Amino acid sequence: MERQEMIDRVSKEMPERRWRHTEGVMATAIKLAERYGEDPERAELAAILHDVAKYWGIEKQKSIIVDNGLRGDVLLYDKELWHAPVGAWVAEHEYGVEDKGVLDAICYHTSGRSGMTKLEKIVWLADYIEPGRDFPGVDAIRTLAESSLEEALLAALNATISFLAAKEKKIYPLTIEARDSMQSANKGG
Ligand code: DGI
Ligand code: FE
Ligand code: FE
Repeated sequence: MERQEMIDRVSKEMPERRWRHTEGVMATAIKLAERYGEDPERAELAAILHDVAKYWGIEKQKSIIVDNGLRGDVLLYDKELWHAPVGAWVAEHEYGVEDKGVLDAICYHTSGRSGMTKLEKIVWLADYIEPGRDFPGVDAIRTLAESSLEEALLAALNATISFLAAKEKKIYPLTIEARDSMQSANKGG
């Protein structure tokens, strides 16, 4: 599918505000890809589609997970996590994306996972620091992202886990594994 056709279709799947977030993730993912030596077109493609399923009905998201045998363990955790594997499925089956690395970047854009690829790190971080995001600490992570993809990602994962714990939310195991994996990679141990 042509880039513009994809953009037209995806933007109709969400409210205006969320589409502006997606445009922010696209621009940020391109910048990070250029800075850290990843293919900007793959980063942009994952960014365009990352939240494609975010506004789909929760029952529809659940059936896509169950019927297609996607990561079923997410169903035991916050519904906010579901749109990521569903989005990867939609990207593959409704938008014809064949690049497994792009599909994984969409699939793991909310939780992350252990041993993330550079593309997965870029999309995860772009989602966190795009210009429309405005929460305490985001500027410090934007600054870190100028010098180290890995340090910025670790800081953002730590902040996400602290935020979820403070709200007394459950933390999805892959989110913890993503954080621990970055902790070991960056600091050892
Ligand atoms: O879809 P976005 O809002 O752009 O961002 P996202 O896909 O990172 O989703 C963020 C939401 O997901 C936010 O409400 C926090 C939640 N979330 C992320 N990781 C976890 C999580 N919620 C739980 N309970 N556990 C997690 O590990
Ligand atoms: Fe998302
Ligand atoms: Fe997002």
